[in-house]
Amino acid sequence: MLRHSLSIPALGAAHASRAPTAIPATRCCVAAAIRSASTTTSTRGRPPPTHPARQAKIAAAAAKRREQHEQRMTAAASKSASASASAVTAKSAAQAAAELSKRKQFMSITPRSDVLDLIQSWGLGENKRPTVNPDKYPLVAHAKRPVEFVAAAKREGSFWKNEERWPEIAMIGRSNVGKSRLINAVCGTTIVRVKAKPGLTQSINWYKVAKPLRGYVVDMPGYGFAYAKDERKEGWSEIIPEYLKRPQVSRLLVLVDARHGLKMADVEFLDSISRLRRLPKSIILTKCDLVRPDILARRYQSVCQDVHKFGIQPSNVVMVSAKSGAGLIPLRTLLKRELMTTAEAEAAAGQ
Ligand SMILES: Nc1nc2c(ncn2[C@@H]2O[C@H](COP(=O)(O)OP(=O)(O)O)[C@@H](O)[C@H]2O)c(=O)[nH]1
Ligand SMILES: [Mg+2]
Repeated sequence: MLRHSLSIPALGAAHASRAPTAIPATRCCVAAAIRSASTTTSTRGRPPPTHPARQAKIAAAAAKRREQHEQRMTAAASKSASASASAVTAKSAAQAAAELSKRKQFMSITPRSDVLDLIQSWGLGENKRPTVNPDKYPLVAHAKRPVEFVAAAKREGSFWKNEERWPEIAMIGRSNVGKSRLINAVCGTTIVRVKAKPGLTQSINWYKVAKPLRGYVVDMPGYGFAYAKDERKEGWSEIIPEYLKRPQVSRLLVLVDARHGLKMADVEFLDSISRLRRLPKSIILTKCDLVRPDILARRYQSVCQDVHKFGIQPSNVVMVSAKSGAGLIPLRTLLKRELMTTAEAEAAAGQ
């Protein structure tokens, strides 16, 4: 065997140059020797792939290739990450710049002295208290229950009929703007559920006001609720205009957070209802106890300017805090004016 393996290079070369013919039985052992020899020594004098030194070299080369590939991949990934990060940075920088310029613009508004006086006279603004106790001027005096829940509807078919056609004052605004708490405060009740969690009111709720007033205060689902499922949003966007078309709706109070002013959702809503019937509207700036008086004055002025294009006059922009009670008295005056007295209601029924 050893002898054969020594003569293998010559034999191998001779065998390769010959045409493939049947190998006689006597030469089979030689062919086997060639095959076995080719596993230990190559024809060019290199060690065969199974040789430990060669295997180590192959493994080292493969490891180097792998390492190079990983380096290339890491470089490509970090390049694309830095590209997207710089795009995000550019976008947020643009947003921040827009915010800054908006804020600059807002702060450049000079608070008018008459607006500052109004704020001071009602005790509005951060850390202020109402100058007149609102409990002295309730919506309905001596009523055990100033308002009573009568109905809730999630679709047009189940709207409260209100066949007497008593006036309905609808409260609407973005979710969490303070609708429910304001209804409680202005009516002097606690029956409307208030929660910090947005989107609690998912139906239109009618609250009947006690005698001698006649009418309803209506709590509506919040619009622009980011977490609502799409089908729920669609349902609401249908039900709200359907409700506002009703002739019983005598006034719409659009609540806007005094800390933020008009948001996109408010503008879109006001725009969408401007195509409906001519419905008297008021803007109620809520949570005024959370805003510094000078900021509140600027906010009032800028909101008055913003809503002018929707036909809403400054006399219909009201500042209030359901928490401190400041501004509740003028809001109650507005509601009383809107809700008919019993005599007026009876006269209307007799017609
Ligand atoms: N500081 C302050 N918080 C308020 C005022 N009005 C409402 N809130 C709070 O705002 C959150 C949402 O109020 P809610 O009336 O349920 O809002 P809705 O979703 O519009 O009905 C609750 O945590 C309220 O306590 C307010 O005038 N001042
Ligand atoms: Mg609510």
